[in-house]
Amino acid sequence: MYHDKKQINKQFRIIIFIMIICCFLGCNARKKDFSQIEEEDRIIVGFSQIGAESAWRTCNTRSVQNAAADQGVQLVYDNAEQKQENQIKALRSFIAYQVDVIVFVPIVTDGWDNVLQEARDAGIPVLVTDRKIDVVDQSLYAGFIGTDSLKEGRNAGLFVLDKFENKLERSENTEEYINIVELFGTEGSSVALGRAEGFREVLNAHPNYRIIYSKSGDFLRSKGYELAVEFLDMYEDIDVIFSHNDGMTLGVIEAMEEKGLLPGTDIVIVTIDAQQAAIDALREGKVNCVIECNPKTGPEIIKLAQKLAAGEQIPRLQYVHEEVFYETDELSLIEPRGY
Ligand code: GZL
Ligand code: ZN
Repeated sequence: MYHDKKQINKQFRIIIFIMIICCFLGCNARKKDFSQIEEEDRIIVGFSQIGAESAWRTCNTRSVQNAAADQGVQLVYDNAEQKQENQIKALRSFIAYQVDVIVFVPIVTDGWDNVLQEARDAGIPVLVTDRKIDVVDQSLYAGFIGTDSLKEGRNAGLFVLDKFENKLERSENTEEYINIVELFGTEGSSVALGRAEGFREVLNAHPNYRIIYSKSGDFLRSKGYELAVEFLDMYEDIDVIFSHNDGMTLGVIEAMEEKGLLPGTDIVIVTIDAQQAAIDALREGKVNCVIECNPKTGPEIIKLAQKLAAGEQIPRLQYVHEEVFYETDELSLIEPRGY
């Protein structure tokens, strides 16, 4: 009897064991099937990025790549190395590859009508991010998410006014003109055009503020340095430097210090992006105002791309949250920037 019982027990255990194995295999199979189904269901996003010209840009790229990975979105990434023709080639390859959605950062505002028409003919929705485009037919892209460069420029102008109007009131400033040097971003890019326009909008009402020099440093530190060497030689009396991005500002600081000048003291400096190095310079008194341009738009971008892939509408225009950091702020409270 006991023997039988033991026998039954043993058989029972074998059956349970086989059931567990089957269940495990089944799950595994399901898992394989599941991932298989997931593979087919995963959306494919073609992402055309400008390049890696600044810390801001590389942070923006990482943000999109990480968000895509978190969401199980397949990202086909192309780095255009600062060339519009490379971007157009990339968009065409995304169309040929029949991605579900195209996301791209237009390096300049013009020249996209034809390739976006091709994307539309292929039935591929397009999300524009970071920089804006000018197209005849606005329906060629589904929407924009990115920075409000006009507002950034206005904030820079308002800081300069505040900085000097107070000084004028205290009549410390005996100068007739406040002389301003502008380091312009990439020619033809919506962000440089917007920053320049917003800055001028604020200062145009004050004729004693004049822009004596404005050249493009293409958002590059090396060019910011070269331009600074040039304008520091050209002008004796520069009161303000308005730089369209921190990368160029870091080049300016280097050139000023080589000449024994004190950035942030001898010349007021306003800069845009708010990468860590600029916040550090603000803390050291080497710049006087840092205007944030938020590169961490990946999660929002991928969410919008998923909506487009699902055939849903998205907002035409979506600005991201941005702050301004002033020399008078409690600077120890600023979180590490991560770029
Ligand atoms: C701004 C972005 C600009 C940054 C630069 O939205 O397009 O390009 O200000 C970057 O640092 O190179
Ligand atoms: Zn002056």
